This record gives sequence, C-alpha cells and structure tokens, in this order.
Amino acid sequence: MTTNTMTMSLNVTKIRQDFPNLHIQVHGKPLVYLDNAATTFKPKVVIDTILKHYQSGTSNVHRGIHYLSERATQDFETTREKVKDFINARKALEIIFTKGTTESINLVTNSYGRTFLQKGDEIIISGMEHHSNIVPWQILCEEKGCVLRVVPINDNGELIFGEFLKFLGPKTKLVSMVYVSNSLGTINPIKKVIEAAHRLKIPVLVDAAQAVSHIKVDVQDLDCDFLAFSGHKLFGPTGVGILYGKEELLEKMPPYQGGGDMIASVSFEKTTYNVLPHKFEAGTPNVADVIGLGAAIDYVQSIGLENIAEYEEELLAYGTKILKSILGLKLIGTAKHKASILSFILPSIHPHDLGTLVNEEGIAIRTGHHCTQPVMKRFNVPATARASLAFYNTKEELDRLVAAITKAKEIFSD
Ligand code: C6P
Repeated sequence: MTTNTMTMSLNVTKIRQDFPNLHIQVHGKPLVYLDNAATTFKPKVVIDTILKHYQSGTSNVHRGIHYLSERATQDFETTREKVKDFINARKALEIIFTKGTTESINLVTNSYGRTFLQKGDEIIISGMEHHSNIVPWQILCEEKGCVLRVVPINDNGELIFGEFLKFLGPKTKLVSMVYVSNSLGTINPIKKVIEAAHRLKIPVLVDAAQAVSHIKVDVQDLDCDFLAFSGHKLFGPTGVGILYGKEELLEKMPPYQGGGDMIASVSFEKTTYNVLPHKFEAGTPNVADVIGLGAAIDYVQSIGLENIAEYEEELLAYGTKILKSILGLKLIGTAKHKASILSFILPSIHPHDLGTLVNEEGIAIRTGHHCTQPVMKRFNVPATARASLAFYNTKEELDRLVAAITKAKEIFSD
C-alpha cells in the first residue's frame, strides 16, 4: 500500500483485489473507474453467487416443492431479510423487489399516487431531482390535475430549506426527495425534511439511489414512508432494486401490476390479492440478481458503511483540493454536506470532449446532464464532467485524473 492510502481507514489495496473489473486495461493503460454513480463494479463474490445460481441452482421461486425451487425461494427470501436489516426496516414484508429506483418510484406514483391524490393536491420535489423522480410525478399530475412544486436550490447546490417549509401546507399530499444528488453530490437534510412534512402528516418518499453506497441509511431513524434504491449502485447486479414502504401504507395501496404470484385466488368473477410483499411482485422475479444483491449487501456490511463514509470523505476532500488547483476549473456542487461526487466544467473544453480525452488515458468519467437537466439549467451549463468515487478508488487515481485533465487542457490551448 502507498503512503496515500495508508492514512485512511480501509485496506483499499486488499479491497481492490475483490473487484476483477478494476484490473482491466483501457487503451493500454490501467483503468481508472470514476463512474460509480452510474453503476458500481461488482465484487467477485457477487459474480460467483449469480453464476452459482445459474450453474447449479436455477429455479423459479414460490412455485415449486422440488429441491431447487425450495432452495431458490429460501435464498431469495433471505435477501429480503438482508435488505430489511441493511436499512433497518421493521419487517421483511416492507421490502418490495423491483427493477430499480426508477421502477420503485413509478410503483408509488401509480399505486399510491393514483389512488390517494386528487385534483389540486400538491406534490413537493426539489430542484436537484433525477428525472426518475420528476417525470413519474409529472405524468401523475397530468392525469389527476395535481400540482408539482419544486423547492429551489442555492448556488452551492443545497436545498433552500426555508423555501421547502413555505411550500408545505394543507394542499401538500406527498413529498418526494433525493437523499444524495447524483449530479451535485449534495447530501440533503432528509431527516429534517421528513420531520417537517410529518408535522402536517404528509408522507415522504426518499430517493436513496446515491445514498445507500455512501452513508448508513436507517428507515426507522429517518421515519421515511417510502425509500427507493437500485442494487447496481450498491455493488450488486443490474435489474434489481428496492422499494421500502411502511406496512400500513403498503397495505392500503392497490397492486401496481397484475399477474402470477400477486394473487390469493383468481376467478372470472373476482380476484383477490396476495399478502405483502407479494401483492407488489407480479410475475417471475429477477431471482438470480436478487440473490446476487444479497451477496453485495453482505460484502458492503463486511467493510462497514461507517468505514466507507470515513474513507470517502478523505478521498473527496483530496479530489476537491487537487481539482480546484486546475486553473479555470469550476466545481458544480459545493454543498457543505457532500458525498463523493465531483462535477465540474472547464471554460475552454466541452465536457464531452474532456470525457473523450480522459478516456484515452484509461479514465472513465461521465459527461452530460446526468439525467438532471433542471440542475444543468439552474447552473446555466449544458453539461458537466463528473467523477464519482467509490471506496475502491484511491488518491493516485485522482492524481491520474488531474494529469489527464491538464493534458486535455494543453491540447485545447494549441
Ligand atoms: N443515476 C447516474 O449516472 P435506476 O436507473 O433506476 O437504477 O436509477 C435511477 C436514479 C434515480 N435517482 C438517482 C439519484 C440516480 O442517481 C439514479 C441513476 C445514474 O447518475 C444513471 S442516470
């Protein structure tokens, strides 16, 4: 281990051995992967778990009494327990498996929203939402005649909490807000948001897509009513996500989709629905990836989110310092409370050109609007370059990013 990583709380050199994807070469150079907000790499244990399911455990769940089906069902339901413990839900039946954050939010808009919201009702979101926490509400507003209210953000990319408080009122029927912004890195004061909304008995959905891999999320402590996240941003597979909902709310909500597994009985005269959580899980679920998510949660727990947060804080501070040393570089998103996401622009290079040039150096960053076009509008930029860090990244990799940006600047100054 180098001196840079010695000072920090994790044995990153050892951790990096767990991630095969970190050891590939891109354009003849060792890959530097700084696109973790888009998706994280998967540790070998997750890959092996999925492989094992397909090689010697393939079966559907909840349907058979044969050995493989019982085993797959057990592994599948064990993951539900793991998710429950991971976010500290009261009961496993409060954990619904979905395809990802996007589907989790759409489940709430379609089931809760369409049932309990009416014309003139207001839904509050923030100015830093991902499109998946904007568009489903807009669709609902169009259908039901509800009103979407957007809490503004300040020049640092922080929620203007006073404005949020002013928006809350008798017409507010739901608050849906991101915990950690994917394009700014801002950590929102989500507990305060929930407390304020609950004083008026307004339920709150938390988009925790970017939160769960960086900070300990405790749904009982937050007291949120719904919480959504994706497995693939938590070192797990794509195609599986979580909707947490309080039991009393989920009980009141109608099914989101109809099909197998979500029913108690079906006849042409009357169909009755299954109990929670199955009421919301129509059809064959993503068995292998759910089981893979269980392995990812075990892996993250073995490192510990407190250790991860501490390490990433130091990495973020270092990255912020060295990026700021690049003449002309402007950080977009300078909130006091931030997760390890560094968005920036350069006056002379379009982010897409920068992304292309650093890619030639073997460095993966994301450029564009990051599915947050209103954030780009707020900061009056067409796009940003974004380096998003995980606990397997190092200071040396950030040094390589800075060197690649400096080289790109030189090319563009010719
Ligand atoms: N953000 C990014 O590069 P899905 O696609 O359903 O797994 O997650 C959607 C989503 C919802 N909320 C937030 C805060 C997010 O960051 C994302 C996904 C990726 O930033 C892909 S656009």
